[in-house]
Amino acid sequence: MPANLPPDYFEAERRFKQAATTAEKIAALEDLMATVPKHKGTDHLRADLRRKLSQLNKEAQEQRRKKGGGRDSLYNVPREGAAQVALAGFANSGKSSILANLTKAVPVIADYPLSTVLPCPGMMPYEDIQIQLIDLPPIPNEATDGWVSGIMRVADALLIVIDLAEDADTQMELLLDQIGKWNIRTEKPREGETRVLVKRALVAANKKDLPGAMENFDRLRSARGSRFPMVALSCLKKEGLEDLKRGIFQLVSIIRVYSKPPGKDPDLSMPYTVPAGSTVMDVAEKVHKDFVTKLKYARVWGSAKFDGMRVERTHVLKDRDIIELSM
Ligand SMILES: Nc1nc2c(ncn2[C@@H]2O[C@H](COP(=O)(O)OP(=O)(O)OP(=O)(O)O)[C@@H](O)[C@H]2O)c(=O)[nH]1
Ligand SMILES: [Mg+2]
Repeated sequence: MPANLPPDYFEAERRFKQAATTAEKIAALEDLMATVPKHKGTDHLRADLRRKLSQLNKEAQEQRRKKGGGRDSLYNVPREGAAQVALAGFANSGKSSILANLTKAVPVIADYPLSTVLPCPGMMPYEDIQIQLIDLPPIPNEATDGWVSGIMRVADALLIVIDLAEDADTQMELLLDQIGKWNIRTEKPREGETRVLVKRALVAANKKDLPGAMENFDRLRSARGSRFPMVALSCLKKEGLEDLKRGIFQLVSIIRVYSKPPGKDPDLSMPYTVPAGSTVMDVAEKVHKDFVTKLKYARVWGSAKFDGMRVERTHVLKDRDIIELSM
């Protein structure tokens, strides 16, 4: 064991040793590797870790080839819908209640902590699209943090669930601290930070029905409202749920684009969903791969100067644009 390894190393090593699934092991090992300083004294260690990583990647590939089955599949949530959002919060904050209110999923909801022990996905309808929410056990918890952080890493965004029965700003600080330990940040990485994943986050402050809850929320908003979008809600009274849905849609930052063949009506029942900022070509590629080489022209209704205007393939689309593509 080379000398002078930072304390982060031992923390990351502990997580690596606890990791249960292959995906979790890969995530933990990548974190671990990021903590090892690069100098002669760590050459062997780094080579050893790289070998382990390549072995794990092979295992993961093998598992994907076999598809399904095994322990891993319990903790893997296949991506569905236009975007995937993971719920992060302390025990009893109301994560499962939010899932139950926004989707058709039926998670365990209980007044004892740690009622959720497995990931529970649900589809949230929003106008004409669906966004996948994943309810998770509370953090931190040694028994589940490995795969929970793994799910957060791959999700498109985080819904941070705050319990307005307790001091909101302190919870926020502790939660950000916790996910920061997994190299997940909600803001730009600091100078020199490598391997940091940046996730957009929305704060869902739950239980606004309780006495003093709104004052608590106002304090949180004045402390952090400029950095995070926030919604106060009550699952109990079913208040603020529509605001939360809209907030989640804005959080994932996707746009809907409807395509129409030349001379025909657009299919308004099924939008293509692409990240905000996407161009005509990005959507054309999704409609048909042949458009990559064969797109003759595109017309756009919505974001163009006038309806049906011919636009360049680099034209940036807006939510609800209609686009006519021609080969
Ligand atoms: N007063 C009030 N209680 C709520 C509200 N939402 C949830 N609760 C209660 O809070 C408790 C915890 O709710 P859950 O949805 O199970 O919380 P959780 O975050 O999923 O809990 P864990 O899975 O253990 O982390 C339950 O007793 C709920 O009935 C709310 O808006 N107001
Ligand atoms: Mg729960």
